[in-house]
Amino acid sequence: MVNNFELSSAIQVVDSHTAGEPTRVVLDGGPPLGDGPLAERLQRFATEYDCFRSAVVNEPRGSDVMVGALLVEPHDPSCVTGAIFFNNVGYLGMCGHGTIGVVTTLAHLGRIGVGQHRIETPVGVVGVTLHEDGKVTVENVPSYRYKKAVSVPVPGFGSVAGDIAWGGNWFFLVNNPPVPLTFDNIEALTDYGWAIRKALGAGGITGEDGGEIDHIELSTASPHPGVDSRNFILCPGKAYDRSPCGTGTSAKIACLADDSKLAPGQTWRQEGILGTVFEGSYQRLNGKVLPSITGSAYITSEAKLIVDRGDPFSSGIRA
Ligand code: PYC
Repeated sequence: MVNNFELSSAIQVVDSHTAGEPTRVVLDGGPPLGDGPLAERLQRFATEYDCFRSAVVNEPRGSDVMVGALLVEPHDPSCVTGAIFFNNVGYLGMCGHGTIGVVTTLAHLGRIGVGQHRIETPVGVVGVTLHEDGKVTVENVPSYRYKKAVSVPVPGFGSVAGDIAWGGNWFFLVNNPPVPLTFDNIEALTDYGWAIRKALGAGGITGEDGGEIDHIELSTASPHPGVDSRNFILCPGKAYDRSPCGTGTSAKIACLADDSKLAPGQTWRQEGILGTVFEGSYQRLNGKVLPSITGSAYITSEAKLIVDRGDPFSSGIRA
């Protein structure tokens, strides 16, 4: 990584959480990524300005669970903004909870009102609706199952079978894992998910485009009436998603649609490990599905991040 960028001494952010999962929206003070498609700007961000990512989301200003969203001028003029999502170890193509956080932040700032808008991400444009009650629906990028029932030898756990699906990020989805999906099992679930992630890497098992499968999604039935499923999602940097995960719910819906277990327009209620719920549904689109995910975010702070050049951790603590 090249880190020759002089960090802005004042980075303007708004923090929120969506169903428990935090989003830090960067309004001002970001790196000069230029213009052009967002996928290209993400590459520039990663190769030339990674210190900015780390400064914003890693300790001491952030934490392993924090997801950042850098607002940029959209390439597509029909979009209200562009957003590049990042976390404690790298970058995300799309982020469902983060998009809900961005919409709630823009509404909080008076930049958008109730109604439909479009947001550009590095993996495509997503439609968003801000409802009267503050809920947000994200019409995600086209999602699909790439492979069904792929068996992976996982050291310590034997052979584990799961589906590989795209929901804006690559997921490996395992139903009914041996570790019960309860909050007091977070550590054991993390160990299990991490072992799967490493086994996928060791086996050279990737998404269709060779992309790394960096999200592991474990699912089981929910104990709550009216909720269809509970999940535990292990994110790329080993933090678990506090929300039911927008891109993970999209990947799940793609698998359900493929198995004819969910009809177009039917509502799927997906609970995360904290018990918070996203509602999802889908329409069919050219052999894929177009998922819509609805949830709520809450603003937690407006802040100016200070970068002191004499601070040994001015660009965050990272491996
Ligand atoms: O909601 O899509 C999501 C997401 C991805 C990683 C954390 N949250």
